[in-house]
Amino acid sequence: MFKKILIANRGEIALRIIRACHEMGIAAVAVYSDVDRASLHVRKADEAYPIGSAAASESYLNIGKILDAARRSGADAVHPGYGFLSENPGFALACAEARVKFIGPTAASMQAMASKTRARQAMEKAGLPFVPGTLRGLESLEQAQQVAAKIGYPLMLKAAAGGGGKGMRLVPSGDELKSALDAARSEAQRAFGEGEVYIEKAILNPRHIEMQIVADELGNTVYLGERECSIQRRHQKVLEEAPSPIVDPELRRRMGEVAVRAAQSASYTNAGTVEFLLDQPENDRFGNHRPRNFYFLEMNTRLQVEHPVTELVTGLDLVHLQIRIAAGEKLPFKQEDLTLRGHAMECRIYAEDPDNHYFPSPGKISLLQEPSGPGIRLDSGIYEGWSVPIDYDPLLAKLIAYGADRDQAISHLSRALQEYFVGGITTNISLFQRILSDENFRAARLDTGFLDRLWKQIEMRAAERAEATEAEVAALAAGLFAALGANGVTGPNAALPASSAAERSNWKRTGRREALH
Ligand code: MV4
Repeated sequence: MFKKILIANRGEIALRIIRACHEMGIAAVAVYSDVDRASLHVRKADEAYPIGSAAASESYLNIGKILDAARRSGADAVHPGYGFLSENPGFALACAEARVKFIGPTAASMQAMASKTRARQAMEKAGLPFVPGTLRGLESLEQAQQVAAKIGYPLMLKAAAGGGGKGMRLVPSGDELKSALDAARSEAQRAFGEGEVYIEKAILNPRHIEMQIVADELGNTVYLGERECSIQRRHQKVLEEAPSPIVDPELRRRMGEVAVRAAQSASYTNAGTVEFLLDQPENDRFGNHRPRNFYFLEMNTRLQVEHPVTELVTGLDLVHLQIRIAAGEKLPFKQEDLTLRGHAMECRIYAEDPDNHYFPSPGKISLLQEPSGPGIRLDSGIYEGWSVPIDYDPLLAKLIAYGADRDQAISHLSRALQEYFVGGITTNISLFQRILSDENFRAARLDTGFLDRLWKQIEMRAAERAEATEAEVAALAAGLFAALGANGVTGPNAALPASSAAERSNWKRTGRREALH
């Protein structure tokens, strides 16, 4: 087993990994940029090394500096966390060269999944389901038109080097194909230095469900169940749960087996996640019927942000497992040993303002009241008096609830959200109360459009309230003018009649009031 692990990350995930190290009797080494000198991960680690200025390219993305810290500390392994260098094959190779074990898959496995077209080819070769479309990059507009004629509109253009929604275009009809293809190509070229673009049939109102897998280095691969991740905003996940309310044991087994075979096709080792799209039954976006099809979308070759919900329903510790696997140990269980129990739900607490276009809200945390108690796990990277830097992802903490069933998990979560207070900065905590009290959410009628629809509803209600208030002020003013005028007050406005605009508002107000209640 390793004696010392360097954590090439920051924030809540660095803490999460430090805790696992300490539970396993392993020393934990932190690295930090200039703005993270006072961060919690630095305080909780056994040693910490500065690696440069705030810009990630100068610190958390700088392979040379991180491996230099590994050498100086004598660490025998590196955990990359998520984001930053976690899916960078060059980093995995550099670790091998520096004789530090990279806790994750091999560079070759990462590369096999990094190209979406390569991954689709591997799925086809293995006879596994993927979204219908092309297996290779498009060569011409004519070829794109031919494929489009076969699979039909709407369709998706996707960058082979993309993922997580980057370099993606929905093409509603043939009229838009040429312009969308040109745009997708140049966007991909700009973003990834590679313009390869391919076609997928568009799945409308899908549910986003992903399957966790773990594979040891001796050839054993198992699936640990799915996570429902349909509640997203601009491809940023907001709330995740396990198990998915619409996946039954039979569908779970089928998806799990596909995920295992997808991983095996890339000789995958360590923890990974296979993403699927589930289509909704037609004409019934909210139908809770069993969906007809699921399709491989992409594979994430890292530990994911939302891994705790899987830990709570499986009783496993994914970071412990990752470390054991990287140390060459055999998986301590078989597929048939695993059972899911209860229900878990995670809220991603961000330093951003949901009422102001989700703008980041960095600054000093002046007051912090963190929830705890029955059914609550809080993976947090903050403390009172700490300043949230503007330089990185604004994820502050993950509030995770566990209950015997979905309703119980929701009630723990809702209670914990009431306890949670972060002063000095704006967070998205209030957004979760709105989600949890939504009737469609309660009934688990979810799809990837859920949050946008909820948001439109909230905005509409806010606009109605603002209008109602405006109308009340106008009506009050009109009444006042009328009263003052009757009393013979003179002045520049004395002769004004009760404003006709205010009268109109008054009409509107009455109407709105009825609509509101
Ligand atoms: C799709 C799709 C519909 N059809 N592909 C968005 C993130 C990236 N991982 C893939 N995404 C999608 N790919 C086809 N062929 C719809 C989405 C999508 C989506 C997927 C998961 C979660 C939220 C989403 C929101 C909008 C679109």
